[in-house]
Amino acid sequence: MIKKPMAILALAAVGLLTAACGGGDPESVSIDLEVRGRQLVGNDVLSAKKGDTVALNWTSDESVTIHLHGYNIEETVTPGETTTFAFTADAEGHFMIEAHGFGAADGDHHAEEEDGGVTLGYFDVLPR
Ligand SMILES: [Cu+2]
Repeated sequence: MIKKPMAILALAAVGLLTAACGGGDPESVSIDLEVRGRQLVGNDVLSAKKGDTVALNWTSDESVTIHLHGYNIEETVTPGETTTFAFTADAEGHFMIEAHGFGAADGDHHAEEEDGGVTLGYFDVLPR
């Protein structure tokens, strides 16, 4: 039997944040996300582990409403400002991140879009 508490303490001591080790205490995950040209720049599959405290920090070159499905967080991102989705990843799964109403002045986008929005990527919440 490996002494898990010791391993966890050792990891905490050096401040390691690694996805390779199973278990452990919830962590704070902060991810900067940029929407440019109606797409998500960089990696479009984001992840955290169940129980993590998550901050998704959004910027965009165009006014857009970002919708994290499953967690049902929906906020309008305005150029020049950072909009943060802050939440606890308490539900496991594969959740779509969708953009609605590109260029719209307000967040009343679902009414205008009959064919839904643009899928920017996915947010995975993995078992701890
Ligand atoms: Cu949506």
